[in-house]
This record gives sequence, C-alpha cells and structure tokens, in this order.
Amino acid sequence: MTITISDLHAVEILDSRARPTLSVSLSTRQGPVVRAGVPSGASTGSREAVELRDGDKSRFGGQGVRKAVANVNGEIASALRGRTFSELAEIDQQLIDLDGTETKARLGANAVVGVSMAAARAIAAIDGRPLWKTFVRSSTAARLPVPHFNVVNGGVHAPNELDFQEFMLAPLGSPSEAEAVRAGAEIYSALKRRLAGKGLATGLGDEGGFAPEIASPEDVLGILVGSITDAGYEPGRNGVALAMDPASSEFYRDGKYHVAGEALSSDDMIERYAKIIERFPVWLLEDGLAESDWDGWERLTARLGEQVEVVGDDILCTNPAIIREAIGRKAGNAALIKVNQIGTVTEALEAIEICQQAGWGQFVSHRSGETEDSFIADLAVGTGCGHMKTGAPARGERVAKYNRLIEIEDAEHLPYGLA
Ligand code: 2PG
Ligand code: MG
Repeated sequence: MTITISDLHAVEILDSRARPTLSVSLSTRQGPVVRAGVPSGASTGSREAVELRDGDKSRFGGQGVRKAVANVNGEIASALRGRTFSELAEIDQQLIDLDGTETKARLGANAVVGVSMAAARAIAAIDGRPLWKTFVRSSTAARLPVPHFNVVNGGVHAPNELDFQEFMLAPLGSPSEAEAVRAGAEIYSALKRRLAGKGLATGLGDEGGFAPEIASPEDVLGILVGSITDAGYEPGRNGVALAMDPASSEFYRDGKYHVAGEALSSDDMIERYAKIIERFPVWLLEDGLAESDWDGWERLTARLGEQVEVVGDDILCTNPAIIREAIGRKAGNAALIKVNQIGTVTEALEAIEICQQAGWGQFVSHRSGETEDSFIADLAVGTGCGHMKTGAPARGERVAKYNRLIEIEDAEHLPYGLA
C-alpha cells in the first residue's frame, strides 16, 4: 500500500457542546477522499496534548479553532501535499516533527489528530478494508468491545450536586454487541422511569446520561442496580455490571478529596471504594484518585487491583512514556485510551500495545465533546481492547459509535467482550 496525499482541508464545525472543533478532509491520489471529526474533553489531564484555541473573545467566547484550521490548510497541507507514504506511522511522525513540541501545542493537537485520524481512514479506504481491520496486529485478535454506557453524569459534565463524573452500565454477560446495546438502551429507559418516579430530574449531562440532583455516589449506584433489575437483567458480571469514573482530579484540592461535603484523604477514598465494591457490582474504577496522587494510586492498586480494573485517565493521558512509568510503579492496571489526548493515532496504538504486553487493560474512550465521527468504534474492535466507553445510548454523537459497532458485528462475526 502507498498513500499519496493530494490535498488536506479543514473547516471549523461544532462539537456536541456547541463549541467549535475541526472537520478535516483528506484527498488521495489513489482516489479515496475521507473526513474526520475532532473530539474535545472537559475534564482534561494536565499532561494532555494541547488543543489550539483562538482566544478571540469576540467569537465563541475565545474557543474558536480558526488558527488550528489555518494550520491544517496551510503549514500541514504544504508539508504533506504530493508526498507518498507507506504507512500511517510515517505520516504521524511527519506531523510530530513538523509540530516540534512535546505537547503538539504549536500546530495544535486538535489540528494534528484530525489529520492523523483522516490519514488512518484514507489508508483503510485505499486498501479497500473497513477501518478496524487496519488496527489488527498479529498478536491480538479483533473483538467487539463491551460498551460502557455512561447513564448518570456529574462532576464537570453536569450542573448537579454529584461530584463523581460518570456512572456506567457494563453488559459483560451479553451474548453479542447488538444485545449489549439493547441492554444499555432498555436499562437507560428503565432508569429514566425510576428517576421520574422518585421526583428526580431527567435532564441530561454532556454525555447523554441523566443529571439528577443526587449527592451520594452510593445512592446513584443503588438506583442503577434497581434499574438493571427493572429492565429484566441480572446485576453483576454474568449480566450487567457497573463502572465508575469519578474523575477525582476535579475534586482534589489541598491534598483532600471533596465528596458530598466531606474532605477525604487518599486512604479514606480507597476504603470508600472498597466498601462500594463490596456492596455494588462495580467491576471497573477509572480515575479513582487524582492525577498527582501517584502514591495513592499505588496503594489503590495494591488494595483493589485484584477485584476491579483500575483505569488511569488523567494520570496517564494515553502517553506511552507515562504508561510505562505507571506499569513499573504498579499504579493502576489499565489505561484509558483517547486518541486526542496524545495527538496521533500511531501513539495511541503504541499506548495500547504497551498495555497489552504488560497485561494491562486498554479502555478506548470518546471525549465529552464529540462529533458524529465513529472512529473509536473501529479502533476498539481492531485492537481487540475488549471494552469501550462512549456515553449514554442516547444523543447522536454517542449513538453513532454504538451503531457502528452493531454494523461491524453484522458484517463480520467477531467474538464479543473481554478476552
Ligand atoms: C473522561 C472523559 C470522557 P472528558 O474523563 O473519561 O468520558 O471526559 O472528555 O471531559 O475528559
Ligand atoms: Mg476519565
């Protein structure tokens, strides 16, 4: 395979939060013309690749991305136009070299990742293969991931009093992707009825989950278990389990975790999680502790790592070097994988591979600000990572990814779930 880039063109579009982002179109001399939409986070890690925003307060409150767009249409297009490459890694290396910073801040990680995603898609199109097949390596088989539906939103994703950011349904026991999505949708509806029945608001947060005024995480988990049962499913690993992303960096201040009016130490938090895991069928805990609390992460993993998947998001930032350090320190046993957090598809694939070699989990993720691009569904399938989160089974930008998984399953029979 060779790919010759004949043109690149970006335009400023909207993400799901009414904030500007980029749509990047890439044309090739081989024929295919493809497009990619760039996601954007709200609860970001401090070591993430850096988005370029205009800062011009007269447009979108300073959030415009015209500079990033101009970088794609100008400098990046000039560097890549007419060039022939034999693989994605070569294109991504060009982008990294061209930017020249650690964090992709000069050209903008939002500009760079859009080009990288489009290039991956173009290569698949030239090969005449579905995108997911280009991510399959000989060492890992493709699998359909367990979808993790974020059905209750708090933290910086919703204006309610709930400090924990995400409460997810994980249909680990479903027989197929389509049945897993059905379970997510049916339980989502049951949850809406249960919340309404309690007189709680059923308005939505940024990822399409409900944003009720509930302060206690344990109360939310209780309602979720009830909703799973209401919808006729079995709570637990043989049926539908639960997962949480407290995104605790957001409520960590002065060495304490501020949850529902209490100020807790790292060890208090760990014991709180231990009790939660005893009471509720939680199988995965992401960002249980803050990104700066490395010693806490080591203790959390030692205490609970046998019982649950301990996923690092803000602390790891999909960064291969940081993931290697965390593996060495036994700080966590899985990494969240967000392509825009590191800035190129190749580096995200490297992060996944490092985890696979270390026996760590890899949890592919959307961002809270999304477009209708379903790229991550293919990434999750092809890498065989086994599980993926992309919000509630509602709202077009979330559903686009779940629907893509169903379409992949329909086209080719692949095993479902964690290996
Ligand atoms: C997270 C993500 C995605 P954001 O914390 O895991 O759910 O949120 O995109 O705002 O970082
Ligand atoms: Mg997170």
